[in-house]
Amino acid sequence: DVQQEWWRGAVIYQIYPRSFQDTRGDGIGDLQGVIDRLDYIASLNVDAIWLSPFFPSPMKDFGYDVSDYRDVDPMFGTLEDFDRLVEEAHARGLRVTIDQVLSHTSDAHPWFQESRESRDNPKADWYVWADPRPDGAPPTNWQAIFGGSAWQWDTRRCQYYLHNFLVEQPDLNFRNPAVVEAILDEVRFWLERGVDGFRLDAVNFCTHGELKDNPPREEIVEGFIGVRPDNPYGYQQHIHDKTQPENLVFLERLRALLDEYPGTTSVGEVGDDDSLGVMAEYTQGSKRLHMCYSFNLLTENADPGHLLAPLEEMEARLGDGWPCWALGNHDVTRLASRWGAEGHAEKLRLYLAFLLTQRGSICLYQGEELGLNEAQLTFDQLVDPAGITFWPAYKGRDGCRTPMPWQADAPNAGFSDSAPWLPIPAEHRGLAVDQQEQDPDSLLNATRAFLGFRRTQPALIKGDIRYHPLRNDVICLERRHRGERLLVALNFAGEPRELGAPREAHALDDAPSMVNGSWQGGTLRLP
Ligand code: TEU
Repeated sequence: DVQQEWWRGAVIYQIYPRSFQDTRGDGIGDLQGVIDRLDYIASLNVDAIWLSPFFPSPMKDFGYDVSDYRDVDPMFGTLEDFDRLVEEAHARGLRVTIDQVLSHTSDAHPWFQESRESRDNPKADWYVWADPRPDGAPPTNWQAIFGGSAWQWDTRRCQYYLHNFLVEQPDLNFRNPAVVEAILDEVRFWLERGVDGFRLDAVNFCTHGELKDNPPREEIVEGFIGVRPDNPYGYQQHIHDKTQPENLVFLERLRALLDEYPGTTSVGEVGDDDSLGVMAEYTQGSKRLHMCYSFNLLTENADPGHLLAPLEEMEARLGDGWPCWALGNHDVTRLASRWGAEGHAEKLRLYLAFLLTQRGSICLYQGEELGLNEAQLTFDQLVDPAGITFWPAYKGRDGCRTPMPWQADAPNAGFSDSAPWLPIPAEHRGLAVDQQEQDPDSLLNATRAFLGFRRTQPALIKGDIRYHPLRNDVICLERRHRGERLLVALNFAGEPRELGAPREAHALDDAPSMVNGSWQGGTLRLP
């Protein structure tokens, strides 16, 4: 059972394969590159990897537009490479989770090609097709996250199809049982290949609602990607286009499939106004998802009160569900830049200690352990369609997707023999892995040490959590498991603060400096 529940409190390292390690000399990372770097990943003391999509794709959304769920894009390698990756990762004690983009396919997927052919072909209802309004306008006012109407006119069927993201990402129709069966078969394919779990992309988008207009909202809600004041998406309450109660039926089918493969897990990505509520709903009991991925700490605001609010609310509302926290990913500005910590290793240590002491599982995005800042790109250098659409107010997601700097002095920082698909910022060389390995005080080594320590502390992995009231910008939390109680103090003040620790408490001698003995915070063992 302990083995099967490995995911509870696990640390999952997110790999964006395009930007991890190139071995084929085309400037784009590949699966062999991931294999070559598995020793590095294992040295971080993480428990698992999450691979962003590597499936065949026209790459309009850099792999989140899948045209074949059962293969590897030649740019990334072959299925044999993937099998070796799983084998080699397992040999190092690392579990492998992969991204499944089930809500939509690429418009180049054979299912969509067939579906758009006519209104009466076998796959005619595999996507969400609808007639125009009498005036020819789209069936509803739904907006796409990447800009414009969520409906695209198709001249062959003389109908619109739904796409919550790019025009090239048509939404599958999960109200059609044949689609659910087909999708579950695609997922089974990877279970049979031995993966340990899935990150489920935009999973609350799978089932669409009644084709009715979304109501407006008074206040624009800013979020990720295209959810901005300059995108009408943010002006609507998304009550019909996503997060429908019927989606639970699909999630329960998916969970039943995963349960046929003991020890596998799922983490659902849920973007919603009430994402905490949906996370709780989606992870309740043991028949839905294992975990949901929280956007709440991916915020622009590093004020401790602002960070504490969703954490406390989550505790109050989660029931027996399970969260997965992250401070960064391939969709948001890099942590160091977002929270004003560029070049401030000690601030970054605090932020990572904050992340890694929360209750839940944790995703660490590649390069976070190095403290990489957001790359500043010019408009001409952009390739992310979201950035190109919303420039200059929103600069897109390329700045957090630049290649890993492995060696400060090697051509292309050791990432590739040829020019990388996105430029490597000059300042990333100083943060390269080879530089930080030599420095015992580097963020990389601090992260390794802290993750190694965390592994030895059941209270940090599966203990319950209690937050003390915020005082003097110090976040204080207690983790408790069986007889063990840990008090964690995280000082966000930027200057020393005194804290009246309980008299009986004593310091953890074995805790690395990331949490002990510095002004940023400490961990105490309580009786
Ligand atoms: O992102 C999902 C996503 O954009 C939404 O969760 C959105 O931010 C939110 O619902 C707004 O309210 C995933 C991937 O991480 C991203 O890279 C892809 O571009 C996207 O799905 C489409 O597949």
